[in-house]
Amino acid sequence: MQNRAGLFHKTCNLCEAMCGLLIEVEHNRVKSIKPDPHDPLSEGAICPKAIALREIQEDPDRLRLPVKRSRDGWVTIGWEEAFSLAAARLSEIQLRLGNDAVASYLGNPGAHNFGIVVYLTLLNNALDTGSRYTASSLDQNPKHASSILLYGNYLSIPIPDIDHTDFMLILGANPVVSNGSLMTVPGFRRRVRALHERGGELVVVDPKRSETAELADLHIPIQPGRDPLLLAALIYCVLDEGLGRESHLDPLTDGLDRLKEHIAPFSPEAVEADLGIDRQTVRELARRYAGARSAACYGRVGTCQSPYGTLNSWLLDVLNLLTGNLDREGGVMFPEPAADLAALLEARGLPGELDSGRTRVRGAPCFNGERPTACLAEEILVEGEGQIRGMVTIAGNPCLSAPNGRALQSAFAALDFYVAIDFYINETTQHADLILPPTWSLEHDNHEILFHGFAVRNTAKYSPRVIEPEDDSRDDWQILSELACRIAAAKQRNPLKRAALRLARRLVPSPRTALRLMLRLGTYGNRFLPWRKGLRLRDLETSPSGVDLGPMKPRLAGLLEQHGRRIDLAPALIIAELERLDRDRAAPSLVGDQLLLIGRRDVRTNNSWLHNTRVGTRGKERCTLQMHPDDATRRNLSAKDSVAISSRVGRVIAPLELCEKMMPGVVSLPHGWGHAGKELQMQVATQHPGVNCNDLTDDAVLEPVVGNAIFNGVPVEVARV
Ligand SMILES: Nc1nc2c(c(=O)[nH]1)N[C@H]1C(S)=C(S)[C@@H](COP(=O)(O)OP(=O)(O)OC[C@H]3O[C@@H](n4cnc5c(=O)[nH]c(N)nc54)[C@H](O)[C@@H]3O)O[C@H]1N2
Ligand SMILES: Nc1nc2c(c(=O)[nH]1)N[C@H]1C(S)=C(S)[C@@H](COP(=O)(O)OP(=O)(O)OC[C@H]3O[C@@H](n4cnc5c(=O)[nH]c(N)nc54)[C@H](O)[C@@H]3O)O[C@H]1N2
Ligand code: SF4
Ligand SMILES: [Mo]
Repeated sequence: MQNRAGLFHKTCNLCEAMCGLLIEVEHNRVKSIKPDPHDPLSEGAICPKAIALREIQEDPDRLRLPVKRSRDGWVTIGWEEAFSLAAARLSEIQLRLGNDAVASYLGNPGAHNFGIVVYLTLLNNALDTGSRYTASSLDQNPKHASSILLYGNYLSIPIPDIDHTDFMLILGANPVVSNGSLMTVPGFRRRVRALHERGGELVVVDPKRSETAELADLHIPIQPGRDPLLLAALIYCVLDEGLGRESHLDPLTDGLDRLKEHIAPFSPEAVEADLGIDRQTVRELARRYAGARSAACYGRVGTCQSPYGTLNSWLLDVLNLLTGNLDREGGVMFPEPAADLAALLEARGLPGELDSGRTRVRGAPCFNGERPTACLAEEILVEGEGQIRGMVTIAGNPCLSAPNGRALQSAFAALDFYVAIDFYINETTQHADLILPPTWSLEHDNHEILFHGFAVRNTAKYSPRVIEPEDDSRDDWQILSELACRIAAAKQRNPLKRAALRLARRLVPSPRTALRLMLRLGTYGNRFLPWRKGLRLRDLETSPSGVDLGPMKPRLAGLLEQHGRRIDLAPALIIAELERLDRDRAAPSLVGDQLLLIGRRDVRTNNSWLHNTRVGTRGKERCTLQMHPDDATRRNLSAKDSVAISSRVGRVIAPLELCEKMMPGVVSLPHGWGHAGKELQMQVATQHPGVNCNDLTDDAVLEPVVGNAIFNGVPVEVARV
C-alpha cells in the first residue's frame, strides 16, 4: 500500500461541474492534481477547490475509524462494536415507539457518491420510516415538483444547451461561482465566451450584479422573490403579442386557453409597480427572447429557495415550451446518461410524488416521501406520537444548512440516539452518540450517477480509487448495507428471517457490479442481447478520461409517448399558485428600515464543509455582510464596522463589506459558516468561524407546494454593534 503510485483519472466530486482531473500519486500520497484536457465534458476546466481533494485526504481531523461518545469525550471503537451498537439502539427505539421515531437526513455530498445514491435505499428500506429528510428540501425540490407536473418524472429536468444556444436567460443562479447546478457545466466562462463569439446573448436577472451578471450583455436587477411576476409577464407578452413558436410538442400539449386566462392579470403594465422592472424592459426582453434563433431560460437556487419556488420552475419551462425552445437544439433538452436513474425509477414505478403526506406537527406538505427539513426541529422537539427520538445523518450538516440553526442545535442535542455517517465532527455530528466514517472520495471508485443526467453534454466516466485506504476502512456503500441488514435483522422476530438478513449483508453486490448492470440496461448498453454491441464498464475503464456520447438531442416527445403522457399547461396546483401570486402580488411590507437578506457562494468554498481546508479559508474574510454603500450611509455605517443583523428568528454579528454590486435594500451573507461548538473537531474551520446565516433564516415560512426552505428575501435589521 505504501508504494502505490501512478497517474489516475478522476472526476472531481465536490460540486456538480464534474471536472476531469489527473491525479499523480507517489508512495500512496497525492503529489499533484491537474485538469484533464482529454475529459470530453470538462476539456481541461478546473477550479481552485480541486486541491481540497488532497487536503481532505490528508486532514488529521478526518476520522478514519468509528468514534463513540463517552463521559471523557470521543473514544475510537472497532466496526463490529459500532455496527452492533447502532443497530441495537435504533431498532430498540423503533420497536418501542414505531418506525417514524427514527429519522434519516441525507446531505448534499451524498448526491455525488454512487455508494450513497444507490445503497441508501437499503437503509431506507430497513428503517422503513416516514421521517425522511434530505438537503433537497433546502434546495431543488421545487424543480423536481415542476418536472413531475410537466413531464411526469422528477428527474426529467431540462438542461440548457449552452454550447448551441443563441440566447441564454439566467435567473437566480451564479454559475461563474457555483459552476452550475442542475446544469453540469464545467468551464462555464469558456462556454459563455463561445456563446458571445457566435453572436449570442446572455441576460442575467439577479438582485446582485453577480460574477455571472458581469459577463452578461444585460443585467436586470430584481427584488428578491419577485421572479414569478417577471416570468408570468414574459409569458403574458409571448401570448399577447403572438411571439410563440410552433413546436413538435404542440400535439402533446393541452390547456393553453386556460393558461392564457390565468396569465391575463400579469401584463408587464399590471405588474410593473410590484415587480419594480419597467414595462419596456420586460416587453423588450420577451421579444428578444422569443425572436432569438434559439434560446434557453434557466433558473436555480435564487428561484427555488423562494416563496414561489415551484411556480418559478414551472413558468421557466413553460416559457421555453411556448417559444419553441423546449426539447430543441439550442434550447433546453433532456440528457441521456449511460446509467439512467430516471428510467430505472420510472420502470420501478417511482417517478416521484407530489404531496406524499403531511408533517405531524404543522401539517406541511411532504414531497416524494420526504418531509421538509425546515420542519425537522419541531418534529424532534414537540412531544406526542410519532416524535423523532433517533437519527441517522448521512453526509450532511443540517445545523448549519437548514433554517433556524439554533432550534436544530437544541433539537439534535435532545435526541435519545444519533448515528452520523460522516468523517468530520462538525456542528451537527458533534451531537452524535456514534460516528461511522466512510473512506474519502480518493479512496474509492465512483460514477456520477446523478450528474451525468443533468450535464450539458452526454458523456460517461468511471473514476477508480486513487489512494489505497487504511486497513479496516469502510466505503459508504459498505456502511449503509451493513447497517441496513443489522437493523432489519434486529427488528425481525422470526428467527429464520433474522438469520437470513444477517447473511444478506455478505451478498450485497459491489458498486462495480451495480454499475455494470445499470450500463447494460441503459440506452447505450446491450441489455444482455449478446448480438448487440453496447457500452460496458470495460469501455469506460479503457477510456479513463471518459467516453463521449455526443451532444444532447431532442427526446422529450419520445419519452412522453413511451409513458403515455401529455403536457398540461394548466394543472390545478399551478393555477392555484398563479391565483395566490395575483392575490399577494404586492411586495411584503417591510417594518422600519428592514432590508432583504439573500445568500451567496464563493468559488473557494462548498456549503459548510470545505472550511477545514486552507483553500477554503486562505485570503480575505469571506463571511461578511455585503451591503450597498447607499444603505450603509443611510445607517451611518462604514466599511470597517461590525454589524448586528437580526431577524424574527435570531441575531448574528458579522463584518460589514460595502459592495456596490448589491441592489439597494438587499444585503447578502453566505451560508455554511458559524464553526463553533465545544466538541467540534475542525482545527482550521474553528479558526475562521464566521457566523451561521441560518440563525437568521426562518423555519416558520415554507414554499407551500413542496415545503422547500426559503433562504432568499428574509427581512432583517442591520445596526452597528
Ligand atoms: N442560507 C442558506 N442555506 C443554505 C443554502 C443557501 O443557499 N442559503 N443552500 C442549501 C443547499 S443548496 C444545500 S445543497 C445545503 C447543503 O447542506 P448539507 O448537505 O446539509 O451540508 P453540507 O455542508 O453539504 O455537509 C456535507 C457533510 O457531508 C460530509 N461528507 C462529504 N463527503 C462525504 C462522503 O463522501 N460521505 C459521507 N458520508 N459524508 C461526506 C462532510 O463531512 C459534511 O459534514 O445547504 C442549504 N443551505
Ligand atoms: N463554489 C461553490 N460552488 C457551489 C456551492 C458552493 O457552496 N460553493 N454549492 C453547490 C450547491 S449545493 C448548489 S445547490 C449550487 C447552487 O448554484 P447557484 O444556483 O448558481 O447558486 P448561487 O451561486 O448561490 O447563485 C444564486 C444567485 O441567486 C441570486 N438570488 C438570490 N435571491 C434571488 C431572487 O429572489 N431572485 C433572483 N433572480 N436571484 C436571486 C443570488 O444573488 C445569486 O447570485 O452551487 C453548487 N456549487
Ligand atoms: S468546478 Fe471545482 S469543485 Fe467543481 S468539479 Fe470542477 S474542480 Fe471540482
Ligand atoms: Mo444545493
